[in-house]
Amino acid sequence: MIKSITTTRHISNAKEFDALVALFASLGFARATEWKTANGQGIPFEAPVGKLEFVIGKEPIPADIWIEVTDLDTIRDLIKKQVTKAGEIQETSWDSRLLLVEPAKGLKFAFWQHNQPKQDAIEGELNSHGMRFAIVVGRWNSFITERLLQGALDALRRTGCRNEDITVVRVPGSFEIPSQSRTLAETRQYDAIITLGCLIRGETTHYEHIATEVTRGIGQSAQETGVPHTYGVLTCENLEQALDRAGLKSGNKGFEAAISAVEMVSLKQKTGGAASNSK
Ligand code: DLZ
Repeated sequence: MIKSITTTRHISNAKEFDALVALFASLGFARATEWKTANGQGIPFEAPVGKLEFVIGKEPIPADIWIEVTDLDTIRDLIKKQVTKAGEIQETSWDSRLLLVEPAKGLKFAFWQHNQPKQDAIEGELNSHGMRFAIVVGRWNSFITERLLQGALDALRRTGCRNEDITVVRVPGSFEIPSQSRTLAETRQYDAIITLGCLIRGETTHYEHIATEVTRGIGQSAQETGVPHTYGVLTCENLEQALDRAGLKSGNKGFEAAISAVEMVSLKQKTGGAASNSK
């Protein structure tokens, strides 16, 4: 199975290396985990989509790294402050605009933007690198909720979230999830809140009331704080049903709640929602 694709460039001197790293950070690339050995250092940057393209024919290919952007004019302004060898934006024959930049000797980048981007529906991406999450988990029925928690953590790690960007908060039971979620959302330190709990009808007096209150409270916290909250609170008839939804037959609802959180944060970023405070 293919996992990722990386293009590497060797930079010959430390000054150029530092300038390149600063330039790409300033353009909004996400910095991934770097490495350092006795023989060298690598600082990777990530983009939401990676492609490897082979070309045939006479179409000129003036760079071997192509970066598609959504606002080429802003990119040009940022680049011009830092790079002397940046040309002017030019029209291409393929309905796009192109900016060629040579920030280090022999290292050519083509930044480009479609004149008429495809009008697809807007959807969130499933890359959680750089996003910060709080997971609020009820201790009641912990046999189930701990499985939901493992599912949620698995989803966040698989989508690229760093451990230090995940905060787990345990509360006594589902009833306490909304208020604690709201406290966390109001700190503006998290991009989304993932709520996990388990209510079992047979074991819960006033089951309907608690379930309604928990659901309403989580929704209200999301709407009033503007921070996405996702719902991983199981409302089950019995333990068997709860087990099925915590990883046995019907998937893991904690995993699903975490994936939904990643999607909602990405969607919020794409549709112009204000980000939470940076660290
Ligand atoms: C009290 C109670 C009961 C009976 N059942 C559950 C349950 O099935 N799932 C759950 O998450 N919590 C339950 N609780 C605890 C309440 O949610 C709450 O924590 C306590 O009433 C303390 O306020």
